[in-house]
Amino acid sequence: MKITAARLIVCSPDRNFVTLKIETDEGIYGLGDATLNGRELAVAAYLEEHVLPCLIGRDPFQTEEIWQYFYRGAYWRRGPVTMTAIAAVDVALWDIKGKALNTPVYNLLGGKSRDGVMVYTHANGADISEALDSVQKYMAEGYIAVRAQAGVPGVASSYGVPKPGKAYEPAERGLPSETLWSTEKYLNFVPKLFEKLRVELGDDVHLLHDLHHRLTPIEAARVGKSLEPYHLFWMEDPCPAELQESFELIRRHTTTPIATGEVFNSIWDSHDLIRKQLIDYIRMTIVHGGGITHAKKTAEFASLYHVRTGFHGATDLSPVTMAAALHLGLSVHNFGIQEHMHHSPLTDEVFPHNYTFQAGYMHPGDAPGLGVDIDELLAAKYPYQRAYLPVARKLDGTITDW
Ligand code: KDG
Ligand code: MG
Repeated sequence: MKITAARLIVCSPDRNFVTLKIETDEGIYGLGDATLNGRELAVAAYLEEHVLPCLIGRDPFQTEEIWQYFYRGAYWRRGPVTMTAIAAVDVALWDIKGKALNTPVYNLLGGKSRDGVMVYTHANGADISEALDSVQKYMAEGYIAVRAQAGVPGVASSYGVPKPGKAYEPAERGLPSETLWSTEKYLNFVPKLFEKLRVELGDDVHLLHDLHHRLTPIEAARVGKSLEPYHLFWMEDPCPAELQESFELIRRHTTTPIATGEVFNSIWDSHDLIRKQLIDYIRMTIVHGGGITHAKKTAEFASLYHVRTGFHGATDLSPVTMAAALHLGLSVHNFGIQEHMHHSPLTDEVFPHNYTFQAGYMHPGDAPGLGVDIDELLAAKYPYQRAYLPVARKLDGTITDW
């Protein structure tokens, strides 16, 4: 089998997605997600100008060789743009392989290690009582794990809380909006949120919380310690992770489990975190972390150190990535949990998919390949629109981590 064509579909059905379609001489095609939130066209240009011309004529079954060709062959390694481009190619090739062999991708990754993939979704509210209602709503839908975020009093447009009447979507069209942040107000507030949730919801539901890289290690340690009575499933991204040794300080002070890595793009970003057992869940996502080939290696490395997977699954990861994550999640032994933030109905229509949700668990379906398609005619009606993630400032105007 040979690759005959490779092209991009850039569309914006409620939000931007960059999708790679690779075609073969046997009429089989595969899809890969190449979406890098707020920097979409950088990956599109990288693929179009530097990667896709080199794909034509290659055998799509050679996923390892092609991965190494684009990683080592570029000379310039790692980085979100490069690794997202490589991921798009890699995932599309796994899709082709599955279709050609008439089997779902999970069968090519070791088969099923479990019956379903436990997922968590996002509950949020402008205040504690709205956040409680939101968690209860998702529990009523069957979720057994829910991430809870609430507006921090005195902090306008807190992270994770939607504008009134809208679903939460971090990226906004136009130029970047600005949000405010106060560590002091957050530190005093967050234990009250989880105290209320545990009192009202009991001990069984898994509760998760995202600190979104905003704290210093000692501040994060305080949060972890203050939340111990409410036994979170995890606290996520407690502080920026470029300095991996920061996590040693957090670990010294708290038993609250730690998840990090949604902005990572290679195993080397988490190498020390995993090797020193400084985290419990690795969140590097398939689309930004070099695809299924590299995510599987990262998961297997993590399995040696009691670290489980907890892959990123926000709306900026297309249904193609969601499906890929579910295939990998079904198969790797050290799966932990998968994030599931609902796409809009329009996005779901543009990307028809086989994955399903039932009673807290998702399944990728048994269709050959990934089990996701793209309706190109519909996609063409929603062209790319410039959009950005917000920029955050402290109350005194200093730029801080969003
Ligand atoms: O593109 C950024 C979002 O995906 C991110 O802010 C969402 O933190 C996030 C999460 O945990 O889903
Ligand atoms: Mg996060």
